[in-house]
Amino acid sequence: MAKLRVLPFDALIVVDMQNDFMPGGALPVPNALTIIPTINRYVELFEKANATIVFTRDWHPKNHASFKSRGGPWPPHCIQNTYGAELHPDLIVPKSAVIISKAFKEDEEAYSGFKGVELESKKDLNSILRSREVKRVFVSGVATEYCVKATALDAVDLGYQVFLLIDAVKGINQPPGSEEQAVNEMLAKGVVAITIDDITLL
Ligand code: VGL
Ligand code: ZN
Repeated sequence: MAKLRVLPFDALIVVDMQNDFMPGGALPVPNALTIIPTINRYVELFEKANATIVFTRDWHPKNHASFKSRGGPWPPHCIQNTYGAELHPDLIVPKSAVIISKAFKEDEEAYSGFKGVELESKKDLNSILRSREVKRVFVSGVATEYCVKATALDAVDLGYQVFLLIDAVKGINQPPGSEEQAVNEMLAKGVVAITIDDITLL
C-alpha cells in the first residue's frame, strides 16, 4: 500500500485514554499503557500536518445509569472532575486539541464520541469536524469493543472515511476473542486498519 499523507482535513480521534481505563484504574483495559507512545507519535504527526486532534473522554456523573449500583454493567468509572476521569498524564495533548465529553447525563449511556460535545461551545463532534471540512478520521484509544468501535461505526454512518489505528487501540477482550470480533465488524463496515508505518508527512 502506498503511504497515506496526513492532510489538514484529517482528524485523529483518541478515544477515552483516561486513568480509570489504565491498569490500576476502576475499569482497566489490559495493556492500555503500551499504546501511549504510539498515540503520542500519531499526535505529533497530525499536529505537524495541521490536522484536527480530538480526545474523547467518558465523563460520568457519580450516579450514572451504566454503573452496577443502578443495574448497569460497569463499576463506577470516569466520574467528572476526578483523577480517574483525567487523560493519562503521559499523553501529549496539544493546546489546540478538541476535548469531547460524553455520557455526562445521568440516565444516558453514550459509547460513541459522536454522542459527545465540547463542553464550552456545546458543539457536538460531527459539527466540529464538518465545520473544519474533515473528510477522514483516524481512530485510536480504548476500549476497542466499546467506545472505539461505536465511534468508528458512527463515523462510517456519518460519511467519513474511517481508518482504525490498529497499533494504537486496546480492548478489554472479555471474553477472549471479543476484541478481534470488534475489529472484524469494523472492517466489514468499510473501516480500513492501518499502522503508523502506513502514514507519512510528506
Ligand atoms: C467504555 C465501558 C464503559 C469505553 C466506557 O471507553 O470503551 N467502556 N464506559
Ligand atoms: Zn463509561
